[in-house]
Amino acid sequence: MRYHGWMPAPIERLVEDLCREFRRDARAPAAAELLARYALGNEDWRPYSFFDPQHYTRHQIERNAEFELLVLCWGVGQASPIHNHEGQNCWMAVVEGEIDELQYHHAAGSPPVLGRQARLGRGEVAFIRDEIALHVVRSKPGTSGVSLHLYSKPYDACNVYCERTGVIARKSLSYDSIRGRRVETSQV
Ligand code: 2CO
Ligand code: FE2
Repeated sequence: MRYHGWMPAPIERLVEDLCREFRRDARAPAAAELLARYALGNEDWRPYSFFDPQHYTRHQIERNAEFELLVLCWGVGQASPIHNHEGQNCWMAVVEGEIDELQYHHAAGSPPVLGRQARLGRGEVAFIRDEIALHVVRSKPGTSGVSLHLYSKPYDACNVYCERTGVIARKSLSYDSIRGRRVETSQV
């Protein structure tokens, strides 16, 4: 097939497809399928991604009123804290390596309790919201990995839960890059 004129990059196509999907239905029932298809067939997320030896990195691809799309890079031994998702929907698709999701349940005043654990490979998609569980996300121990995250709606801070006591703190969510431009002041 010959292409004439300008063709959007696959990741731009994904953003357009997600915009259309969220306009059609705010719950975006096709989002998981769109993410899975993109994750299996494409690598143009690479220029948006870099690792940091200190912490997992967060790279904003798109943010609008309905959703946010991020690339997250998980270095060896890097993990999120136990956290919630601010009442929003969260999809996670693996684009490189293997990613572990550890779900936790929390009752006020007690430590979080570990629930379901899953290991996801390239093209697999997880979905979570607060009614389902809290979670920890990390790369498979001893390896690094990269995942694509879709949040609807976007949010700027979340709860983090002390594993030992269950005490809740607020964490603001910063970016290491925004649309391919490095942000200098990040501290995930
Ligand atoms: N929610 C975490 C973050 O955006 C990543 S774990 O996947 O939802 O930093
Ligand atoms: Fe999360």
